[in-house]
Amino acid sequence: MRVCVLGLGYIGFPTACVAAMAGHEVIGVDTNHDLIDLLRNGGLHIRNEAGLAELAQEVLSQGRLRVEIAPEPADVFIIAVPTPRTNDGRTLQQDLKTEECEESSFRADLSYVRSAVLSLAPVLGPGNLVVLESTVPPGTTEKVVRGVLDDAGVNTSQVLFAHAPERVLPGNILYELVHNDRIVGGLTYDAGEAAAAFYRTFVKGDVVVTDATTAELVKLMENTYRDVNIALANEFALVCERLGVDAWEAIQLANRHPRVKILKPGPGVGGHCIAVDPYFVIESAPDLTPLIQAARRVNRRMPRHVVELFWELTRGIDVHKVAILGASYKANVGDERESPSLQVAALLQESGVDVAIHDPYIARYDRPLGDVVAGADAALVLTDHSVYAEIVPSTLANLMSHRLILDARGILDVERWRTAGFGVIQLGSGRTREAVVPA
Ligand code: SAJ
Repeated sequence: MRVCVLGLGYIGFPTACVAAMAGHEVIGVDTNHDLIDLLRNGGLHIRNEAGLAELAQEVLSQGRLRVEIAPEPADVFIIAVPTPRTNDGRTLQQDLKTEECEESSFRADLSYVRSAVLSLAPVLGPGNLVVLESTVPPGTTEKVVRGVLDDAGVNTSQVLFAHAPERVLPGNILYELVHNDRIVGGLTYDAGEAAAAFYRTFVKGDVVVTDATTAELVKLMENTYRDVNIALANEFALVCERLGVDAWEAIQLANRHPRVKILKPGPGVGGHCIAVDPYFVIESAPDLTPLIQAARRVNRRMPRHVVELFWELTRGIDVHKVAILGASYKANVGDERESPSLQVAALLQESGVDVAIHDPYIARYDRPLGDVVAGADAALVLTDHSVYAEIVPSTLANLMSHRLILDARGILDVERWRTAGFGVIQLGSGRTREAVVPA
C-alpha cells in the first residue's frame, strides 16, 4: 500500500520506517523544513533508540521511505502530530508559578491535529483510510478529524476513519511498535477492520478492534493509571519523610504482598504522555474526576518539594551554586520534555542560585561531571541514569564547596556517601532527613 505519515516525531518517524520495512511505499510528511533537510542529508533527530538509525538509513537510502513537506495521494494516512496541553496559553515554566491553578483549567491543544487533517483535504480519495495515532480527548476522531474534513467540503462518507493510539515506551520504541498489542478503533465497522488489516502488516502483537471513542479512552486510561499510581508512591514518600520512615524500604516490603505493586516516588512526572494525558480525561468530565485531579496535583507539586528538601539540606549555608545531575525526564534517555529536573532548575534559578546541569544523554549538558560539580555547594540527583548510581563519592568530594547531596530518585548508596563525608538527603527517606535536620 501507499502510506502517508503526517508528523515525523518520536512516533511518526519510527512508524514510517517500520511500515516501509514491511513493504509499503511510505511518504513521511513534516511541515518542519529543517527536519526534512536533516533527514534527506542522512541526519536523525531521535537519539538513544536502539536500531532506529540503521533502519532509517536503510529505508531512506533504498527509497522505501521518502520525506516531504506536504501530503500526497495514498491509500492510508497516519496522523502522528503532537497534542500538547495548554493552560490559557501558559508555558510550563509559567505553570510552575501557578501552583494554585486548577487541574481542570488545562486543555488539549488540537491545533496540530486540525492543520494536519486540513492538509489532507486536497489529496483524499474514496476508500482511503485515515488513522489518528496522536493521543486525544475522547470523541476527537469523530468530531475533529471527520468534522474538519466535513467543513472543508470533503465527502467523508467515502473515507474510512480510525484511531490507533500509540503505546510505545520512549527508549524502546522500535521493539514495542512491533511487539506490543495494538488497539484499533473504527468510526465504522469497515474502518476498524481496514485499520486492523493495515497494522497487522507490521505488528506481531495482537491487533484488537473496537470503536474509535473507546480506543481514545483506553489510551488515556493507561497513562492515567500510571500517573495515579506514581502519585500514590509520591504521597507515601511525603508521609514517610514526616514519620522518619524510609519509603524505599517500606515500598519494597509492601511489594512482597502478592497483589501489591507500588511504583517509585521521585521528583515528579515528566515526559509528553503521563504528565499530559490525564488532563484529557479531566477535560472530558471535570466533575467526575476528583481522584485523577488530585493525583496530578500531587505529581505537579513534587519539583517544589525537591526544592524544599534542598533548602533543608543546605540550611545555614550561603548557597551560590548547585549541580543538577540529570536533565532527562527519566532514566537512560535524552528527552527533556516536561522534565521535573528542569522545573527544579527553574525554581532554584528563581531564588538566585547558579545552576549547573549535567546529562550524558543530552548534547548541551554532556560535559565532564567534575566540571559541573566544581565549586558547587550541593549536588542534586534528579534523573535515575544508571551512571549516577556508579559515581564514586570521593571523586566529587574535593571538587565541591560543601559535601552535600540530594538524591530524589533513591539510587545512591547513602552509607557510602556518608562515609565520604557527605550530608545526604534521599527523597522519601525520613531517616536521611532526620540525620541532616535534627527534630
Ligand atoms: N516515574 C516515576 N515513578 C515510577 C515510574 C515512572 O516517578 O515508578 C516517572 C518517570 O521518571 C517519568 C514519568 O514518570 O518522569 C513517566 O515515565 P514512564 O516510564 O512511566 O512513561 P513514559 O512517559 O516514558 O511512557 C508512557 C508509557 N505508558 C505507560 O507505561 C502506561 C508508554 O507505554 C506510552 O506509550 C507513553 O507513555 C505514551 O506515549 O503515551
